[in-house]
Amino acid sequence: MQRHIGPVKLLLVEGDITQQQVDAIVNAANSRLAGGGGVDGAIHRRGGPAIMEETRRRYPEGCPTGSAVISTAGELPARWVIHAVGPVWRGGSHGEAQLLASAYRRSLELAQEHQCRSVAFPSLSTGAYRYPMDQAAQVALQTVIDFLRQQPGSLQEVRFVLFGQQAYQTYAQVLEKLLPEAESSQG
Ligand code: AR6
Repeated sequence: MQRHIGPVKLLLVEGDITQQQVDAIVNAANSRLAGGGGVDGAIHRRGGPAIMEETRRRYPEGCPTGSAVISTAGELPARWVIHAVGPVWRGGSHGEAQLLASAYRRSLELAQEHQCRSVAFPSLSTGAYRYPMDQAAQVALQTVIDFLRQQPGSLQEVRFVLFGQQAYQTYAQVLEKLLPEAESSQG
C-alpha cells in the first residue's frame, strides 16, 4: 500500500527490515544500546559486529527513551542504522504515545541530517515492549505524516516494514483511515 505526502512516498510493506535497500533502516533498540532480540537481534546478526563497536564508542551513555542515534550499517544493504528507543507499554498513561512519536520524529530528523532519501521503519515498541499494534500504528503513521507535511527535507520515501500479515493489515487499516485513497493526492 502506498500514499503520497506531497512529494514523499509513504509505503507499507510486509517483510524483514534487514533486507531493505534504503539509505537508512531504523532499529528498535533499548536505551543501553545493548542489543537484544527482535529487530535489534536481526540487525546486529546480519550487520556484523561493526555496528555495536561503533555505538559503544560513539554513544557510551546509550540513548534515552523517545530519542534515536545513528551509526553506519556494517554488512547490511542500507548505509545507516538509526537506533530508535521506543517506550515500554505500561498501560498507556505513562507518556507512551508522546515517547513513541518522539522516537519516530528524531529518527526522521537524523535521516534528513544525513541526507537520506529513503528510510525504513519497523513497528517500534510492538514486540518485546508490548505496545498494542493498532495504537502504535496510529501514532507511528500520524507522526510520520505530520512530519513529512511540515519538513520533507531530503526524504523521498518512508517505508514501514511490517513483520507478518497481521501487522501489515493493522497498519494498512489505520493508514486508510488517516489518508483515504481519494484524498491522498492532496497530501
Ligand atoms: N523486520 C521487521 N520487523 C520485525 C523483525 C524484522 N526482522 N523482527 C521483529 N519485527 P521488537 P520493541 C517486528 O521486539 O518492541 C529488543 O530486545 C516485531 O514483530 O524488535 O521496540 C531490543 O533490544 C514487532 O512488531 O522491538 C529492546 O530491548 C516489531 O518488529 C526491545 O526488544 C518490534 O519488535 C525493543 O522492543
